[in-house]
Amino acid sequence: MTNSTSSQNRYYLTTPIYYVNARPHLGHAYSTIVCDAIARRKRAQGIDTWFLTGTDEHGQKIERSAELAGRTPGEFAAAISAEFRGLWDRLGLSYDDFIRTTEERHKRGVQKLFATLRDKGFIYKGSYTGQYCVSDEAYVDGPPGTVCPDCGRVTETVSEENYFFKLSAFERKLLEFYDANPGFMGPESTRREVISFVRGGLKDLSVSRTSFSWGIPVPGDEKHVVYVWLDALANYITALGYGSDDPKEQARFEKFWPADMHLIGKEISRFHCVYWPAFLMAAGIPTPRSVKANGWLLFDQGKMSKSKGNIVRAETVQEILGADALRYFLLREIPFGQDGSFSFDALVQRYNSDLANGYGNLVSRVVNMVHKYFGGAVPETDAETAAEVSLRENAERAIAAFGPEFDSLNFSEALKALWTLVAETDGYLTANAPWKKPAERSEADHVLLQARVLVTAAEAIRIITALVYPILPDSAAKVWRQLGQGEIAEAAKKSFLTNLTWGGLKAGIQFGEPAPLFPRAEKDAVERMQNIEDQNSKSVIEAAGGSPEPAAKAAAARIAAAVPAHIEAAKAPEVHVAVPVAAVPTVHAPASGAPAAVATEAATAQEPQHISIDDFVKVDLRVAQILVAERVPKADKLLRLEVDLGYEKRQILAGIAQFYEPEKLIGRKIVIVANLAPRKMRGLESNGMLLAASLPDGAPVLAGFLEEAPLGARLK
Ligand code: ME8
Repeated sequence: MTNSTSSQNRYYLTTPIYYVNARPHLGHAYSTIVCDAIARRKRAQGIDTWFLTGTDEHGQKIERSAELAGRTPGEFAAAISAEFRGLWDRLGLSYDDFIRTTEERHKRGVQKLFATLRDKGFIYKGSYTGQYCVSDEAYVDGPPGTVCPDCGRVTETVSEENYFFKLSAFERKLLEFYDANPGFMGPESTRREVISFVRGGLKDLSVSRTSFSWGIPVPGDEKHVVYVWLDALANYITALGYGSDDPKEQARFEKFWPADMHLIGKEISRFHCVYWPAFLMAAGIPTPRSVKANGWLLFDQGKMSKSKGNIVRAETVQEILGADALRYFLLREIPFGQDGSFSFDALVQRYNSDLANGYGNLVSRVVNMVHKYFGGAVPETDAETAAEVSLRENAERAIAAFGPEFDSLNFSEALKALWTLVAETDGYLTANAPWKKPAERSEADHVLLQARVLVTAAEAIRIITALVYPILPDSAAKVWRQLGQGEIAEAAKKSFLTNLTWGGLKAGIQFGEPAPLFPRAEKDAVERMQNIEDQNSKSVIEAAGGSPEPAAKAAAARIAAAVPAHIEAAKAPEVHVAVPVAAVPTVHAPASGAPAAVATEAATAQEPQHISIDDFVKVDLRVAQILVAERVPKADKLLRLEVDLGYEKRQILAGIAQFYEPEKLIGRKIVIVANLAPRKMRGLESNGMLLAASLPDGAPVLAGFLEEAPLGARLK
């Protein structure tokens, strides 16, 4: 994968701006760490670099999350945005600017962009009736009940007067643009997907909403708010100063735009590779030079995500192994652009083998020996022997390989090349054993050998450290001091990577004190990290009045991911954990497998099986209202229901068609098992199960309420 570079000596790169509906997890940290590493390398090459990150704070999804937490959207967004920024600071990420889409500078820029598009005739008024996925803030083609192709949730029907962007006018232009700029999108899978999406035909895009107000008002027609993706994508220019009257800001925009790279997760390629360049082309603004997509970090078999609840927090890894260990693992273990699994076991293994026993141990041996044999001062050396020539050539090979691999975003390959040099330097030390004087070697010869071997090994370490600095900034800074090189940040400012050649370690330099770099992780490290994650989930779930038992872990994690502790946990959105049918002893699914809880027996003669309260709380029973009920073609027992839980709408299939007329069910309040694993039947997804009593003849009687029960209320 190539990363097209800019001709000027400046580089602008961005992360996605993260939604503030939930707290940051390792997936967000991954993209931000990748950008941080790139930004550090560019700066160390003497390139004037601007690294932007921030938070995406408008839209229906955030408005609803805030409502659930009992906060105004503004308060809610500010709290979670601060969590992202605070975490990036604690991880030492070197962003130059952090934009929040609720800032005035952004609002001004978005309104200018919208007005420009309208003035140029690319925005017109029309009406939209169709499906919308609130979770992805995306329009979806299909009839009511269509499931979002990206996240699998049931879409909502939207019928609004909207402004439209003439996306259809850009179909050919975009295809020509991709053709003329082969390095624009990567990896190849993303490129293919985007091109086939555009070839499939582009429809005009609705770019305003009127059914809610948490957004940037359309200039001159304030009952509309700007579509959240147009709002969000514009951050890349508003943060630089687009739309500002301040000459200084305008100059920054002129200097850094177009962006050299938007780094994103692969699921948002369409927005960045289709909509964004089209908006910019229409507005007469240059398009970004490249959009590169990272793959997904997987955990417990699925994409790590707040809605699944299968998250790990970067803080946990930082606390036990340090931020550098996390950075190294993410960049070494996952070939960029591909999905990669995260596990504590793999992390600890990689940490011990490559960092504690590898690089860390090598540095400690060499620095200690220079202190022991030469009082910490770099000695003069005599001529190279074949062994030194070979190590020098290996180092030169590593220098030659590392840069191009890193700059093509092949971080894993770049690190492999460097760790080959770690192993070779280790081997060179062992082969020459400067700590052992054979009887036949004179004292003077031995000192010469010690000097030659230690200086050569230390020089290899200097090269490794300079190259690895963007990935291990804290550890590289420590090693740099130990090698008597001063502050690495200062060296980076003086573009020390541009001229990295063998032989920079000069005689007479005084080494710093040896200091531990990567203490070996003991066996319990995995357990300790797991405990921290469990504790974190538990504290939030207990505050929410739930069960802290392990089976509720995913649920707890989801709550923890969704709402910061200081935003009342009790009001956190409730959880939907996939509970196998067998784990729900009081509810029977009919033999057909249709997830309607129409019990087929009124009572059984079996011994009652007791379950604990902890088992019971695993079942998430909720009040819901039926919005849509219709028969499923060619399935005489099944009804397709769309139900409203207050906090979300979803589709459920129920095996009650022989007993209930669909029209009579509309508006009825029912009870559903909300955390049943989704199932597909007749090509339709069922997300939950409704509860009914079962009469002896098998007829169901739907559970309901005599008093008013609010939607989404939990039954316990
Ligand atoms: O999509 N693996 O925000 P978001 C790898 N606001 N990367 C992951 C990940 C995972 N499991 N989970 C998250 C949005 N990410 C919009 C973006 S940009 C103008 C607007 C990373 O909070 C990855 O970079 O859902 C992904 O694209 C981003 O976080 C999504 O963050």
